[in-house]
Amino acid sequence: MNYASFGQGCARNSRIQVTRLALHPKPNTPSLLLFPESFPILRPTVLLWVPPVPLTLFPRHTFSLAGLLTLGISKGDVIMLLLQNCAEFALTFIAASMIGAVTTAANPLYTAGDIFKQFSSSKSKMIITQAQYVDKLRSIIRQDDDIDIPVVTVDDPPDDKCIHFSVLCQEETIPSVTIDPDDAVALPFSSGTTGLPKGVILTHKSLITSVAQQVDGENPNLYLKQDDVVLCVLPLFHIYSLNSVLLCSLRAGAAVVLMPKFEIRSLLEHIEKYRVTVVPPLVLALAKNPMVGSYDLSSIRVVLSGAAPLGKELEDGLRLRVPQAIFGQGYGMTEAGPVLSMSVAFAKHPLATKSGSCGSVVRNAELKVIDPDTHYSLGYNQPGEICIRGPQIMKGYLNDATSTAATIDELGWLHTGDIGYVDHDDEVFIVDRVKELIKFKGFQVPPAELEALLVSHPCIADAAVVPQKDGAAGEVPVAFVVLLTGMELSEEAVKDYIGKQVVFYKKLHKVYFVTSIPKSPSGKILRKDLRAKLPST
Ligand code: 4UW
Repeated sequence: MNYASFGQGCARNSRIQVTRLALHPKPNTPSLLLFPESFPILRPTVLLWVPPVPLTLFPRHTFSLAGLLTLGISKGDVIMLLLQNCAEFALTFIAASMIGAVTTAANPLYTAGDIFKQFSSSKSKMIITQAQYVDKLRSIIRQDDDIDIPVVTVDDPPDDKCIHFSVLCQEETIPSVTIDPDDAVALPFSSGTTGLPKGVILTHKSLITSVAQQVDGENPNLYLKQDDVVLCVLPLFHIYSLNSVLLCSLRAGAAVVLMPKFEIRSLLEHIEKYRVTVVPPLVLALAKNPMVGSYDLSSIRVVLSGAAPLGKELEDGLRLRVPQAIFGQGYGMTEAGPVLSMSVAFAKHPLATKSGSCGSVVRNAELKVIDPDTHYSLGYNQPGEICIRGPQIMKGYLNDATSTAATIDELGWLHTGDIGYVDHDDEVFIVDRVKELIKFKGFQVPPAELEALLVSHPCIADAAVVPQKDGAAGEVPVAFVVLLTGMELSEEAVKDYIGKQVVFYKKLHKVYFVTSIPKSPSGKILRKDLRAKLPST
């Protein structure tokens, strides 16, 4: 029997139909609840997104970001966002998309080197950031003096090379731009199944399809209501937050509470104050925190987990704290647009789901599980590589036809590098990963990046980085290192060397000194063999 595709015949999802494919909330729907303190320029509390006027801020401003055009941004240009979660992030993303520009968001905690790599690879024409990160951009500002890259800060510009965000806020009508569904709109960076981070081209069609697959239709898979208040504390530079939190909420007309960063007390205060109804799994960190008992969390109705496995122990802990909430997972991958499957426990007409399941494949997409060696489709309950096909997947990697061809095959299937199975209830379970990627609390740690840094050390001959299971972070990167003959180096020295060059979640947690790195005849690191050497917990 050939189970080539689970998507279209998915019995559990068959009641759910996509009926609309445009990303417009209902006119005059308050879509975005903003924190006054996170929006120093205009200090609104409610944002209305009313097409065709792009953005209307109450009570004071009609807002078009026409200044993007004045500063030379036009269709196809890339704008880099280096921001914590803030209203300006959301506004710029939407405003840029309306003029056909593309947004690439980077983690503001990245090192200057990482930022520069993303900036130059994406050929960004403008950077929007906060004053505190401008120092990391010095090399970009200096190198590109003659090509004049505007650096815009959402707070007070630290020097006269930077421009204040208010310059973008011009109340002018934006000339209409013809946008093709296949035009890029977002350019997140992901290492995919192998190698270094690459620009992932997500088109208007990708994101609109993905949002529709989640929140549209008679029986939305992710049922967000207009009176929902969704907590946006996961960073918007990650596709999970941008798509499933921000864009899905805007589409559904739910309010979004933006938090610049995770801080337990302030998170609890915001849940209580704004009567937050939908929270991400970050809140799991609260499961064990005694502070939780002092706050009213009775408003929470949905806990939406994704980007990394949800530990049973933490899930059980949080269930005790918020017994009234529905728990479930989504399964995403930047390249997949990003959502592959979503718990049908979140649907308008929900169905019971099993613990550990990542939900069922989203509508109007096909999912199959293949034998990683033979590429034949596998049947129910047989673990293999998960593949997805549909209009939501990426167009490809930016300027990287080889990696694109290695990820999307000639029949349009995107190979995830995840090992999982689909059970008889059409629920997807992820059991392993064949790709190199390490996930620290959902953040990507590409081993190739750390391996390149390790072998740049004058005492290191060869190195491999693999994930080690970790109770708090899910996985942490650990290194196997071969020293050059006669060289000596301590574990701490190796950790320090890497630690100084990477963002906090890419730091090495352990270094094992070995005499050689196991490799296949073609020179590929045999990561499975190395993982097998690690302690099991
Ligand atoms: N269980 C186990 C999971 C899971 C998982 C992902 O950084 P990326 O490229 O992308 C993401 C996106 C996650 C996401 C997006 C939208 C959404 O609604 C949602 O659920 C609520 C999740 O993480 O990393 C992709 C890789 O992360 C792992 C898996 O290996 C995947 O290929 N991963 N979700 N639920 N592992």
